[in-house]
Amino acid sequence: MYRKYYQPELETMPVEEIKKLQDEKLVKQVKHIYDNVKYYRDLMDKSGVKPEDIKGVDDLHKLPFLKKDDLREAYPYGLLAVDMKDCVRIHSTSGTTGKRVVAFYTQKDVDMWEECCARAIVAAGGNEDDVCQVCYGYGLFTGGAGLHGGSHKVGCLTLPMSSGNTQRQIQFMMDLDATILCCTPSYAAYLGESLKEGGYKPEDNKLKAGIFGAEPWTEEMRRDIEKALGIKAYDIYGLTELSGPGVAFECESQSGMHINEDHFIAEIIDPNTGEVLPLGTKGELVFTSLDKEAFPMLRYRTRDICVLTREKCSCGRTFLKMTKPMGRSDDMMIIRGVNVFPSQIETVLLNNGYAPNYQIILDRVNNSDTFDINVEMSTEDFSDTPKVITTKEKKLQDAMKAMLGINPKIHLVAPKTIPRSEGKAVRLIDNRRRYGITT
Ligand code: DLL
Repeated sequence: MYRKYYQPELETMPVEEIKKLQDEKLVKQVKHIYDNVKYYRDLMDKSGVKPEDIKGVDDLHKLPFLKKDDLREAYPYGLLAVDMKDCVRIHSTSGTTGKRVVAFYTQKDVDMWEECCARAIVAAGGNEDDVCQVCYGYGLFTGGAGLHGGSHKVGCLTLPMSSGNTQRQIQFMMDLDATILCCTPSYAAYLGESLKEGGYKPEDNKLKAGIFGAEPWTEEMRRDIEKALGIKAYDIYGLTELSGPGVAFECESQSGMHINEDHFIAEIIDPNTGEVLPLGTKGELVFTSLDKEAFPMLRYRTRDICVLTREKCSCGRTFLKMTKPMGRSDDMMIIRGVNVFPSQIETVLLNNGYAPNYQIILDRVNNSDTFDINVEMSTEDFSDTPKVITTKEKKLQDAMKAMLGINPKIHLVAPKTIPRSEGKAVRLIDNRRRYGITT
């Protein structure tokens, strides 16, 4: 049975009512946090703000920000707002440096999160007739559990594949007629490649939609994946600190992700000054949870850079929309003084007919940054004639220079020599870290 929304009364709520709901929930959430989390109480006391000062969303700016460092400092139980006996689950971030972030969930928290994922699946055209293949990792990572739970709530037949074992993924996809695919966009692209290698055409599978997120991807990559798999590809956004996937999701219009505003308040701030910026301005995304019990968050700085807009959407949902994250305020590379986002490199590659199989290698020689990009040739375009390779490298280098403003050294490498990821792709090797350079 076709359904347009998972929870229509909430997803299409008039904007004034969303604001009223947020006002009411925020007052309760702040009180819950102040009463139960000493770490927050101390932060709020230090900023001179009491729960009574927060009467609604308009007072949000009075609250202090929470940063990833706070989560590390409070590790593991310092931000827990309920008794441990009321928690039913933890998840944890992949943790690049320092301590991992551990997030706790009550059963109510898990239900809310799964409902958010169910909204995403229905927005991608999912219903109880669908077979939903979940190949996000299961375990501490939130991807597998979140989409798995959402798929159950919608009533799809759920294939709990987890990541990896591509031949088995393909076998189940074909034999069990999977119709919805959930994984990272880089793995979706890899599955597309593998299907082609296996002699399958896009029309040979029954897939109709993919729900891809957890890492940045571009519109060009969306088009490639859609073509390779014969599907519509939808973006999904989220982070462990707030629950996991499903904080925001794309609808049929594929033009940005609706933020589940009945559960989260979104703000955009200037990452340098912390000043709140108006809708339509690019800046760092900050979230406040509204009804989380175990691990609530007030003004959590995501480090993701994007733009928020509230325009009428053709799908009828009234929730605010966020653009694709355009990079992170902390994964932005500064190379020879120039700001570079990996997504820009990907756009140039795709515009020049290369698959997004690449690796950026940064180093420092004689006090100057070196900037190399290894790019894989496709099997069709492969050449081992030095002259052909040099000409192609030069062409790509010029295109990079035009986009980035600086000249990387391009190395075209043989097909299948850059390691494939089953989860998030490792795009950057920053050897400058040994010199203490972290951007
Ligand atoms: O990646 C949750 C998730 C799982 C989202 C599956 C979507 C699908 P973390 O591991 O905590 O959680 O990483 C969160 O990943 O702050 C973004 O920088 C990035 N990210 C997540 N979704 C997207 C997306 C999960 N759609 C961090 N586009 C976030 C770009 C994304 N970046």
